[in-house]
Amino acid sequence: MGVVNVTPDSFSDGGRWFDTTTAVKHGLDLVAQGADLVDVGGESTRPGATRVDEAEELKRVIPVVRGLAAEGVTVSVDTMRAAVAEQSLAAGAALVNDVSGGLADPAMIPVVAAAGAPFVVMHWRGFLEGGNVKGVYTDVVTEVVDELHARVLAVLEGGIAADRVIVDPGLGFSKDAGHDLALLARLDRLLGLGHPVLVAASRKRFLGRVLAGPDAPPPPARERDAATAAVSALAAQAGAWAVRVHEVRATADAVRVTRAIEQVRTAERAHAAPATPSEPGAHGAHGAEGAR
Ligand code: PMM
Repeated sequence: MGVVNVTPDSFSDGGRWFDTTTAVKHGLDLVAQGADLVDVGGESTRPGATRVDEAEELKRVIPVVRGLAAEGVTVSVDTMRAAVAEQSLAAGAALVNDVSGGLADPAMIPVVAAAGAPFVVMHWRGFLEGGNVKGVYTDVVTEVVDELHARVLAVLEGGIAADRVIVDPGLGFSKDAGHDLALLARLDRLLGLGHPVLVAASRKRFLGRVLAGPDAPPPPARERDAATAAVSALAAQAGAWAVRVHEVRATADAVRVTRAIEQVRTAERAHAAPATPSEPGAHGAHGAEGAR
């Protein structure tokens, strides 16, 4: 999933794709680099960012969604507003990505349910003002999984079909570097929710923390793409459905290599499994099944 932020203030690419033509061209470039879908957002979700009003968000997002959809791109809209989701779906978006998991706007779930669109439910503890006071956990993995589970139930209750729900740990949202790393280390627990998992680590603060030297400051956001690609490979290996990234090429390559290695691993497992006596021609079939 490639990111097109049509915003003046997103933390890593704010202002770069702020007019419609540039934003559509950037989305097409991301597809050329290997993105299967493009996530278009018109509001920065950076901690402490002031909200844009709905009219402004619509003005930023809708022409870009329409332009990309018209070119055959699978578009996801990154919004917390039902009206923006609704109009984006009408303009050709295929999926709604709501960092609040339907909490910011009570009309969101009914709109997505009525459209039958896939819905990304991210782990979210509310808007952050005055510091990261909501980012307190005793067991971050268990709490995020439990809170996501509760949101999934609410979303299903609201009429969104189970096979339309994607979950996301919400890296960096009310979470520090240690929390983000703990969640990445236990993607299996998120997968245990039984829904596809989206991982959005791209250029985030925790990568800066990991890359900073003992006495050196974290590298700026745009110098975190190699680290992002490493997370993409690990997420793909762990079974993530998608990774949301600003720089697509490195991630597309990382995912391709991961998949190639996985295919060898699957084939080796299939080869190693003994054929059952009742199915003499089915050498390894059960092993292959088990590997999946
Ligand atoms: N993070 C950002 C924006 N949208 N959507 C999902 N599903 N998950 C995220 O973690 C997420 C998101 C903030 O990052 P950006 O400013 O780079 O877009």
